Amino acid sequence: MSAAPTGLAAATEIFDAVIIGAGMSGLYQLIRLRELGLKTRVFEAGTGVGGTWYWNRYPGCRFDSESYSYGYSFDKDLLKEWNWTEHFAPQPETERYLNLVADKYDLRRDIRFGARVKAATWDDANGTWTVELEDGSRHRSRYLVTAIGVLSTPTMPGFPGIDDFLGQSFHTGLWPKEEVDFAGKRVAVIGTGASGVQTIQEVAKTAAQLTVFQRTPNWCAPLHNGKIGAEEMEEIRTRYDAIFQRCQETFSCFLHTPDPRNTFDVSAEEREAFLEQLYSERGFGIWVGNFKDMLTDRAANEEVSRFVAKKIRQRVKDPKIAELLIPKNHGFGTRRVPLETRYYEVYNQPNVTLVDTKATTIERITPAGLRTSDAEYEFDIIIYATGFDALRGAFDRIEFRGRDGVTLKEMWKDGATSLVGMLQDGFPNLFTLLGPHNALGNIPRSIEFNVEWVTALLRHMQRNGMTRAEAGPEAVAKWMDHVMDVARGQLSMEVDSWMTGVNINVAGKQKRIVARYTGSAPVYRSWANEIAERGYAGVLLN
Ligand code: N01
Repeated sequence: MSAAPTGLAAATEIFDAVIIGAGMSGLYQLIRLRELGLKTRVFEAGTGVGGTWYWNRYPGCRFDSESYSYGYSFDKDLLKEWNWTEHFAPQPETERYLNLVADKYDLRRDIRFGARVKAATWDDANGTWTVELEDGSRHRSRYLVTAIGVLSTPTMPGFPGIDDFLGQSFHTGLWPKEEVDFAGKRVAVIGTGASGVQTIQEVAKTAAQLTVFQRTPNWCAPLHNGKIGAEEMEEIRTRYDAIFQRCQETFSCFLHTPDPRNTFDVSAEEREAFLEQLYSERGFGIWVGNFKDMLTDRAANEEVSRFVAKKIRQRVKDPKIAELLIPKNHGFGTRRVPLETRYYEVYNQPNVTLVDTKATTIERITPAGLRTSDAEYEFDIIIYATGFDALRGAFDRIEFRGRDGVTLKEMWKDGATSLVGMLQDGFPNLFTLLGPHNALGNIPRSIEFNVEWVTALLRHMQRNGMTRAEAGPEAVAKWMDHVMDVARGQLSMEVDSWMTGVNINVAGKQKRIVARYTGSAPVYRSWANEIAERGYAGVLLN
């Protein structure tokens, strides 16, 4: 590595590389950059490691990937050492796991906590980034890696009066470390996405009164979680190689992958039996292991939607409530399917009320609770499960200024562009882990791939005496054509959700765009690998 530039009085510290974020991506990237001998600093806004698993500590929070498919795969000793206690581990366990990784690799000595990055400006003359923190300090580095997450910028609804509320209020994505007691309390939950569903099923256990404010129902399906005993964990350990191999082969790196049959290839009886089987299995089978045309063929999608609607009607006693919980404006799986544990049964409890905010809109938050178009409610606690400014949101709140003085936000105002999600045209030496149009799915698998790819590129540069990498415009255009191509014909593209870039709470994000990569992870990886194999074809290196 060449020496850091000199004469930069404004920068308080000089590094070879800066990583923004100490979540799963940032931690792994730090391990790999140390191996390259790069003097690296991680800036992390929180006071601990974990990213998503640090901020999202709301009741019932857990992931929907099987635990043993979710952990890091790169460290065989860690796989031997660590025991998952549930098929779908709860947030405290995942946070503990990531802290163990930070301890094991002594990562904290290179992480500055409580350090939120405000701006990053490329200095073309020096070939470095100046990174400015909210505390006003400035730091220089040759390389800048964003590990800022996909769903990490919580958004609040624009209701008037939010600050007037005299009780306690929380956003699920900014949950406090202190325990919140719901016993005997009147609680409101606003929002019924994956976070809302997990929160609702947990809060309903102890709250005196839980009122759920639902604008759009989502299709939910059973998680079928279970404990993992010592013996089962030993058995899982023997299968790790096969588990991670499987994740490399499936569509979205989950253990499940689409069934090779089309919905109407089989008889009605076979179809029903298959859907019953998926509905009774652990995890995402019903969503990502369903018939292969379920998310592209309207009639196929209607068939699965009909099946899941039947299940909801069976599980919810009051037919009117059941109808409110069945989505009418989008088909099954065209938005993220929250996995649940007795979520629908919650609405059979006498302490739970469902309010349809399309019929009776929330007008304002009041000091005592909230007012809808037809009623006044009093609450002790209001929980905002109102989601995130997804994908671009985490980038938008940092002012990245590139080679020509243009900001990333300006460049992306009509939708993000990239080269395989990791490199940007006009932003040299900016490496965006899980950046736009990356294969998402089972996130840690994508994280490991991204980190390895960026590390290999930096190693290539070191070996060849290069210090600058940037996406070439032609390669970006070719990749973006592919991104647009694979999105065509996907039913999910016809629906408002964070996956199509829509968030009514954020100015300028009301229009649907191709916000994520909708092709398969293997195809995504083949594009990225081909670039590397062809000596980083399409990447401007010098
Ligand atoms: O956010 P969401 P989330 N007035 O955007 C409602 C991942 N995740 O935090 O649908 C009234 O899905 C909004 O209503 P509508 C996962 O990828 C994973 O729940 O816009 N309501 C919606 O109901 C997930 O997809 C896990 O009409 C308002 C809700 O708030 C992603 O994170 C767990 C409103 C937001 O739902 C995001 O999930 C949790 C308003 N002004 C999350 N504004 C696991 O792995 C918003 N809403 C298990």
